[in-house]
Amino acid sequence: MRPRAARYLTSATRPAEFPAADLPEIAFAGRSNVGKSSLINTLAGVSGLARTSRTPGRTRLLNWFRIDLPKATHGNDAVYFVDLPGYGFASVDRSMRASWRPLMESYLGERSTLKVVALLIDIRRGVEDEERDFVPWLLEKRITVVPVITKADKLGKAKRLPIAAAIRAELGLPRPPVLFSSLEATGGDELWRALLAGLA
Ligand SMILES: Nc1nc2c(ncn2[C@@H]2O[C@H](COP(=O)(O)OP(=O)(O)OP(=O)(O)O)[C@@H](O)[C@H]2O)c(=O)[nH]1
Ligand SMILES: [Mg+2]
Repeated sequence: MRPRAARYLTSATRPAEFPAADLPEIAFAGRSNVGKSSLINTLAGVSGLARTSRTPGRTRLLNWFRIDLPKATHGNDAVYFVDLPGYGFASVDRSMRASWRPLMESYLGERSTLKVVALLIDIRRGVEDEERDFVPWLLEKRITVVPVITKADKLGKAKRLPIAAAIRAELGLPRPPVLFSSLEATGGDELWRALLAGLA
């Protein structure tokens, strides 16, 4: 699936800067450097839409992108993608780390149009403490979680499915994670289907 159009809308560092809640939202969360911005670019079919970097902790804001869907899905012909700041990167300065949690709690806890959170996990890192905390918190808030394993290209195909099953079991996820690679451009259609199903 390829959107009709994708464009950057705005960025925010605090709730007062969030844009009008006028379209359903799909947010992308995960550790710093897990591949959130690359995945957004791959799904949108626009390289350079979200900024990517080799330096972890690059995305420190919430960034909104308007994505026009090729055909209306559950009554929506467009959605926002929200690129969330990554967690868990030690060298990010202390004030940034202190502000991350309240900012995420106000976004994830109060955004009325938030429909789905895609939670990204690096295939070579697997589940760490942050995911063990974050997943129950999201599920308790009844947020639809679509788990995604990123950088699947870093392991041979035979090793991927067992890792996906282990991550699902460890986190008690309601569905198996989508195996995704921006490098190989694999997993995009399956991920699109899972995200759009969450708009229902
Ligand atoms: N091998 C491989 N590398 C990837 C893939 N996706 C992203 N990367 C690399 O991982 C690094 C981080 O990618 P980003 O998309 O910027 O990650 P991010 O999660 O947005 O990072 P922050 O904004 O810092 O939280 C870059 O060097 C990417 O080239 C992938 O599918 N496969
Ligand atoms: Mg990023």
